[in-house]
Amino acid sequence: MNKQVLQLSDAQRHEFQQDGLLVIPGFYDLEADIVPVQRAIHRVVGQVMKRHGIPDVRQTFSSERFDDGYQSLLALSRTYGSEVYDAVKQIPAFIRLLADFRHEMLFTALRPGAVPGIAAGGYGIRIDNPGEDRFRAEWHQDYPAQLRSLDGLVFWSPLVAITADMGPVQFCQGSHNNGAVPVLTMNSERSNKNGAYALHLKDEASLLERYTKIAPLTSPGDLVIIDFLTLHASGFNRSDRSRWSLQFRYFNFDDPTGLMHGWKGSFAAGVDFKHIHPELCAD
Ligand SMILES: O=C(O)CCC(=O)C(=O)O
Repeated sequence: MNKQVLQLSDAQRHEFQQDGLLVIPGFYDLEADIVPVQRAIHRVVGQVMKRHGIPDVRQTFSSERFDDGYQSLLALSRTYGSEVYDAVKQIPAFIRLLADFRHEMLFTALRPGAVPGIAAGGYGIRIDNPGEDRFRAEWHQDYPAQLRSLDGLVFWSPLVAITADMGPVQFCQGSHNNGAVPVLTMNSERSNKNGAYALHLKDEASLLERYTKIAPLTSPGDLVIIDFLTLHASGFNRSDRSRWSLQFRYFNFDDPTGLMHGWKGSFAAGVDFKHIHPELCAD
């Protein structure tokens, strides 16, 4: 979207308020915003190859195949995949986009009067690899995982064209309207997961039944804005390509809950959610 014409219509604001979710097709400028991130990922994959003495025989960069070589790295060693995962969060073009003023403007358009902040540790590039179900985000709200403020927003955007077999993110339409859901923090079924990933919604099955689920198929340049209280989960990637996506999280310094706890971060910031919100811990 052209930087001069960033405006949300009344219909878009209404849709977000109603659904806790808003898809804005073609929000980012592909050449200016997205391709630089893809190009840098291509280079970082090359650096991981270099570090491990793997010959780089890839073709030159193209936006459609920016992750060339990544599947081969994964096949050689899962650890190489994790190195890429951690490294790509440090790409300057990605960090530039994180702090882009359009995110601040969207935040204040959707939360009039808010004082926007970037949730430290709340940004990243997800790589959902085919068949790796154990790294999926199970049904959750972002607030317990992030804290900072109850009225935060996730700006989610794909780096690849999302197809149904890639397991698009699923959302419970309108679920944010019921506020923060109590969670179980100890969960034997998720004993292989840590921190926020181990949280389990109380009465999950009956809660999820209440809502219509949607799983928008989006393309590079599209933006999905998610309320911190909207229930959502990763899909199951059954394709042969990794599902790459950007996540930027913003919060509101003027939110009463954030003001109460001092905009604390959650698990990733070393904070025990139970100490901040004992009333939301069902166990
Ligand atoms: O991209 C996904 O699979 C999940 C994303 C998510 O849960 C989030 O951004 O909060």
